[in-house]
Amino acid sequence: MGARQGRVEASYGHDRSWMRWRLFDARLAMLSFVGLLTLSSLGCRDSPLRPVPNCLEGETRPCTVPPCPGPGIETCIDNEWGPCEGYQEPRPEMCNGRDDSCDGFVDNNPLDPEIGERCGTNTGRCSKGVIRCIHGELTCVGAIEPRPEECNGMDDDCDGIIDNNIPEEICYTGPPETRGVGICHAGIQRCVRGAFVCEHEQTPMPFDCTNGLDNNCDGSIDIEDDTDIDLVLFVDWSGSMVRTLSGVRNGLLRFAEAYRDSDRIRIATVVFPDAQNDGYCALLEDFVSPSEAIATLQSLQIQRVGIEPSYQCMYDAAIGLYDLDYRSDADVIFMLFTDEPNFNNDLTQEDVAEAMNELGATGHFFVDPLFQHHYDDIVEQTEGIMEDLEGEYLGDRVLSHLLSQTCSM
Ligand SMILES: [Ca+2]
Ligand SMILES: [Ca+2]
Ligand SMILES: [Ca+2]
Ligand SMILES: [Ca+2]
Repeated sequence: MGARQGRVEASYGHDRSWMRWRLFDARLAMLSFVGLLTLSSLGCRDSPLRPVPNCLEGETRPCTVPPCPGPGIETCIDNEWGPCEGYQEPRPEMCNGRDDSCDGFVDNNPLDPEIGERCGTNTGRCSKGVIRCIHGELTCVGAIEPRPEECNGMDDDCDGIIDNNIPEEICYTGPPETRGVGICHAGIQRCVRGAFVCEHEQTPMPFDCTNGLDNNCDGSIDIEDDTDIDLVLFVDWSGSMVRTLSGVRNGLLRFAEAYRDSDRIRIATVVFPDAQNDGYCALLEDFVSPSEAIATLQSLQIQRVGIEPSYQCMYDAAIGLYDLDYRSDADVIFMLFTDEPNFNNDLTQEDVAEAMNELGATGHFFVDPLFQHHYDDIVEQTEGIMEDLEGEYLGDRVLSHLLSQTCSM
């Protein structure tokens, strides 16, 4: 039993070391298989020790190729850096602020064909210059360039015309407070022979009481107001006066307007023919102030009835038939407007002149030249004045005649 047991044990011990071997052998085979499988799966079966690549496929980086400082770009192809592409090669130097020729100097001796050519214009005050390369730009050097036109007798903007293209402006050279007052008004500023001139303006004129205007532009019509005048108007408003009555009315109204505030001038109005008085004379209004006379003067319109008894009207006014309220210290002026001879009574010029002289009245007559000889003696004997009813605008002449009586200029 012991021997058999020993064999069994011996046999058994032999079997165990064989088993160990087999087991080791199987493990080795398994490891080899797994190792081969692993290496095969990594794809490195043929070159498992290849070196690390230079770059990753498609990667880029800047590059330079002397003498120019770049920059170009090189690209990774097949894990190697490819050629430097897009880098600057030396080029002809041009005027552009860059060192094209890569010699280390910017814009040295640039080759632009314009350089050295003349530039600009010799017109007007301009003169030509030469093109040079300045700070990377082709620049006209030494030229006198155009500038905005000024009023100086020179062609500043060099378009060939002296002192043109200057805006016209409103101007006024008088005292500012007189602008737009009376006769004063602004004008247009123009450049004339190198200097500004204010054309068409009107600045204050000297005081002038002969024209019914505010010549000195102080806001009131120029009048002298130191003469007392009782003015009696004798107005023929028959149909034949149709061309002249509006001028009479205009001159009288402007005079009344000028003396609107005066208490030294008074105006009475007699008209003929009068339809309500058998075609004779009628007192339209007794002496009133100029401002009060305005409404009556405006009512002087053509009537178509009656005759023109001009002597009678003046005679009646002189002898007091109308109860006119003459002032003893006033100059009395009889002012007649007619285009007819006297009609229909036995009075003579001497009769009328005598009555007027008795009163101290002077005859200032506006009469059609055809019939002035019917009134000459009255004018002469009363030391009056004869004027034509025809001629230059009657309104202006009536006004200036009246003003010549009220001002001493
Ligand atoms: Ca350059
Ligand atoms: Ca010009
Ligand atoms: Ca100029
Ligand atoms: Ca004035």
